[in-house]
Amino acid sequence: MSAPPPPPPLSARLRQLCDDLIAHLVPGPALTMAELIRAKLNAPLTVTVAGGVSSGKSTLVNALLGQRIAAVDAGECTRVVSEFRYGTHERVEVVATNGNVSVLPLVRGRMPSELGMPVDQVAHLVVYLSNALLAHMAVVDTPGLNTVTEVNEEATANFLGISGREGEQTAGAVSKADALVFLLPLLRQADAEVLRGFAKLFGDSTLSSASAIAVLSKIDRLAKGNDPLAAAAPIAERVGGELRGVVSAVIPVVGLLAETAQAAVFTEADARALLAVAAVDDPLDRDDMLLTADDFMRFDLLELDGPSRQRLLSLLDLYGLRVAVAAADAGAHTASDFLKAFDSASGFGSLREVVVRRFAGQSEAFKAHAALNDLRRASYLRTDADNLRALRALRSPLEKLELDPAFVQLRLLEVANAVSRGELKLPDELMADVVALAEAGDARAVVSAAAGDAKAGAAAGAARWSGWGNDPRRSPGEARMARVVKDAFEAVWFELERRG
Ligand SMILES: Nc1nc2c(ncn2[C@@H]2O[C@H](COP(=O)(O)OP(=O)(O)O)[C@@H](O)[C@H]2O)c(=O)[nH]1
Ligand SMILES: [Mg+2]
Repeated sequence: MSAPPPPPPLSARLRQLCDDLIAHLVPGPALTMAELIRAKLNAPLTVTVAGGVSSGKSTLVNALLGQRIAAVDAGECTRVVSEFRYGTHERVEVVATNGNVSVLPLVRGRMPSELGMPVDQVAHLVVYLSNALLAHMAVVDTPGLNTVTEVNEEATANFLGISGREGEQTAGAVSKADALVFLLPLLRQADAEVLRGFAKLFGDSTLSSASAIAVLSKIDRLAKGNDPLAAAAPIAERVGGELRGVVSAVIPVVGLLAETAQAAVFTEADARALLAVAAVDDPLDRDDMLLTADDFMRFDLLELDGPSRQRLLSLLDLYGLRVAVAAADAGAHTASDFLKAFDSASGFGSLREVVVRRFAGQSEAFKAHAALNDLRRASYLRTDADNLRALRALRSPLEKLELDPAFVQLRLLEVANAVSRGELKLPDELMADVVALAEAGDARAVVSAAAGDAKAGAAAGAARWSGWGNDPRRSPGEARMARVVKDAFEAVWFELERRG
């Protein structure tokens, strides 16, 4: 007798559910929502960059994309959500709040400065680029939370699926962010408050420490002459402690240097200009020259015209200029020599690693998790009388899928999500399990990464969670989640046992 065929992968099962649902729906809000959910399952992972206004989001998006496309600073485009997607025919689609779509060309490879309609009538932009990264993921630039205008804030919140209006059940509530890169501003007293409010960000989303990281941005402004990566390290550690279980990493980055290093804007002429700056070789003169932007613009021992100085400042700022001068002293000469120095001084490598490798690696699970959540929400949609029966009929197959032993990774993501939303409070040891499980994607990797005997580790994990979960002080919800993690460890134990 042959073994039964392996179950279809999670996303295939969910796609099937969507198709079945769509076949049973008549036109209405539910159909729109179901079609959105299916389209999202078929689209690449969406990585959303969010954070305060002017925290450096667009700059970082450009660094990730390796091209200077997202509008930085002022301009209409900075006030709307922009999705960057793969497309060989490069263009900008302006999606209006009434559903109309108009198409604009890029202007010399950059975003147009005007959108052809009032910004408050724009729902979002979809920018199609033939960019290698976008073949694997969509990147979304948001105008920012805690912003000057409420419109921006609402646009961002809606996009993340964290709209303030509780229980809102509309087609628009389909969560769009599969993974989140959140920029934390320079850290001031307001910090503690920002961090405490952080869990709220996760609202109705399926985000968790598996799919969210925080970035300490613009750290060059914080360091005042010292090495910003070194200065930021203890802060990142402290913030990481406060956001444990909420995000999986806190990564300090000099976004501006990262953008200049990645985005193909730095030329041989810029390299020559930097050699002129480095030619000011008296240490005291250099300090005077690089004290403030004004000092750099006015320093009269420097043989470089005003526009070139301005350009270097806009590409590098003062810290970047110091990096460049040090690189020149060490023999950097060509543009490519300088770009290497910028890349390593920017700290961008760690961020790229998480986004490009780890997020992309769990892409299937993240997308399935979001679809499951959205379908569950759809099944409770009350505003579509004609489709009520078809929606109710969705609940039982959804439940079956949620309980399927093959899809333990999905339930682990649910547990991680409950932790990041602040709904599940855990003792330290169990918290460490959740964080590790979320990051690795499965219990096997966690157990074999830990020191000591893997089978004993799996048994201890199962015992830990069963002990906690069976305590009469646990709520039914807590007990259920404890069972999920216990089962995951147990499954690893059985597998190791079978292999002997
Ligand atoms: N010094 C410095 N400036 C930065 C950095 N990142 C961004 N900026 C500048 O900060 C301003 C706002 O950046 P932007 O990316 O538009 O922020 P957003 O509003 O969050 O999208 C721009 O002038 C950027 O050049 C950084 O790491 N260091
Ligand atoms: Mg921006």
